[in-house]
Amino acid sequence: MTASERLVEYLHLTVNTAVVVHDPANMFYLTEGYRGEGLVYLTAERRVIITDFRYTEAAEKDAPGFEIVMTDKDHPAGKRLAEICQQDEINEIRFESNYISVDELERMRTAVGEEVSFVPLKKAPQLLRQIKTPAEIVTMRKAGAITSEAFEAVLGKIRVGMTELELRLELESAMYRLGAEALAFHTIIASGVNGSLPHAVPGARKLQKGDMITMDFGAKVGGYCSDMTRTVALGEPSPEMRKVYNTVFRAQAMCEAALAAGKNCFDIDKIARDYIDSQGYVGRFGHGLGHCVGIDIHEDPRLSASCHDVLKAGMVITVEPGVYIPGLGGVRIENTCLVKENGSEPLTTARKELVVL
Ligand SMILES: [Mn+2]
Repeated sequence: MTASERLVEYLHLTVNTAVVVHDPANMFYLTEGYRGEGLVYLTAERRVIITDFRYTEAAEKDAPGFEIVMTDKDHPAGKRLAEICQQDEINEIRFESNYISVDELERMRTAVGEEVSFVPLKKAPQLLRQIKTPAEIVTMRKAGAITSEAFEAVLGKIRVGMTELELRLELESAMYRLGAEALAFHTIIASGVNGSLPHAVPGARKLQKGDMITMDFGAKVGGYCSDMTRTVALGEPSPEMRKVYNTVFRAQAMCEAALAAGKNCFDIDKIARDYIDSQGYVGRFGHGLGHCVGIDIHEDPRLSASCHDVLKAGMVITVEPGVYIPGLGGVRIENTCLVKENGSEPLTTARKELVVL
């Protein structure tokens, strides 16, 4: 069954109802390959990509099951959508209320006319995207492997005096060399005292002996993201930072071991939080434990104190506890993991034991 068929079935679409999707991640998912702009129109009977000249050839290649309708100066997307809705006698459009702007909604309403009602899709495509298909898992395994290999490749290049920006360049070029088509997100490099900033932006700081260096990065392959964090030491770290490392290492390992279908997101997050607190770091792990990953780097559900969703087999989720101490530094260790019926499997496989360079 294709992704668009899954959505039609999930929504129980009746004949006069159409789904209209603008979010590029949802368009990519539902077409199983289209990466351009425009919109996707779906009914139980018909699947269409409405786009402009720049993307029509790519759309034909990447989404063979779809009809491609081209816009031009006299026939903008709204007009094309109105024509198709009229042909199909559509009286209801399900739209992405979480994605398109108020202006875009108004434009669509004006184009298709008052007789068509607009009903929010309520993130139905995102809900389907939570469970990865075997083909998606194959792709995400590749993204994880490239990310893990890039870590090993960069270890030999880290040295005193190198800047965070230089290290970022090494890491990112390693990912591209190994086959990444893009980066899954902006690489984070946080060295020494900068390590207390969970989302540090790499800068001109030079690496020093005794630094802990946190690298949070990921390759994108076949449209799917990977997300991994490792913290390494440049020279022997202080006993204090070693204790921080061991605490985060244990928290990460405990949560990864607890991950399985049927478990509650809240409970997994609590394992890390309770353990980190018990080691004397109350308030030093201020973010959620993890998030699902897929076409987007951050997807639902989340491993956090405010998420009570139940994990299902086929979800791909990060486990990334951290401890951050202003003025001293920080440690985060993260794997992207596949949730299975009776456990989990890391898709990022680089070693997690402290590497002292
Ligand atoms: Mn992450």
